[in-house]
Amino acid sequence: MTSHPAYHFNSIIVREPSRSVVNGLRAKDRGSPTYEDVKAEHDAYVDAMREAGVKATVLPPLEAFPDSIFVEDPALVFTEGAIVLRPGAAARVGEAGEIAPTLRDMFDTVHDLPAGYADGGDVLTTQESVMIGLSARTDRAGAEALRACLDKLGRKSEIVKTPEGVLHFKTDCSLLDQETVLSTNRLARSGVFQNFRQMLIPEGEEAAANALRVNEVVMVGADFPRTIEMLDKAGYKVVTLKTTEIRKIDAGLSCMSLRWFSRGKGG
Ligand code: CIR
Repeated sequence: MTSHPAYHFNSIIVREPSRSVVNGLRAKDRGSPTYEDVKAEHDAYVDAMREAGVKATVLPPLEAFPDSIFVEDPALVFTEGAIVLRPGAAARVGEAGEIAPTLRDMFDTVHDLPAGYADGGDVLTTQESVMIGLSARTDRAGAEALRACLDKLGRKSEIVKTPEGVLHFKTDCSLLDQETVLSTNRLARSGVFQNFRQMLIPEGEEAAANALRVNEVVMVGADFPRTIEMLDKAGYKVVTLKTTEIRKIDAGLSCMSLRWFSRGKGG
């Protein structure tokens, strides 16, 4: 297993938003984001990432794929290698083939999910294991196939459940440190985080659960004052980022990057 903390990263891949991002998938219509506003949120995110100490590889926009800014979903990356996934939304399946060449270029070991469907948004990498949440995007066949790929990378994994009606497992949780997760009440109630210290999201700020620990900082959506205060009081170094526009298309902070600790090509 890894010797460094699971939130220790020196490399990320991001993709510039396309103008078509205004047509991104959403479960409920809360109005479309504008391209300019998404671009501004994305730029601030990449700046914050660099500030946190990672080298960013920035891929060009893909007009044919409105949701392709959310690079977390078509792949998974680790120090040991990468996995090209099969996104569970029909409009997003092709994103896997678009990101695969970059992964083959940057990693010595790349596995392809052989069956089923799985989105990276359903995967929480913790110190001890990789948690795979079943959801409307990640089916049992995909989760089992993913476990086999993770096995080949030497990563322990477990299959868990995403709460009903929640897009992705990580929509509702994030890793704060080696022992602690930030979780919504509805997800914590399912008992998946029994082995962790849990910090629960204040009622009404559920979308804040998709925070992102990167090295010394925890990135949190700027619209969630009570969560920010809670984390701040607990001693975390909080960096706030605007996520108002990307939330209109059901996205949060983790979705916009693939993160790993690189020891040079192939880990
Ligand atoms: C989708 O529905 O696929 C996009 N509109 C949002 C994806 C968010 N990704 C993530 O949470 N990992």
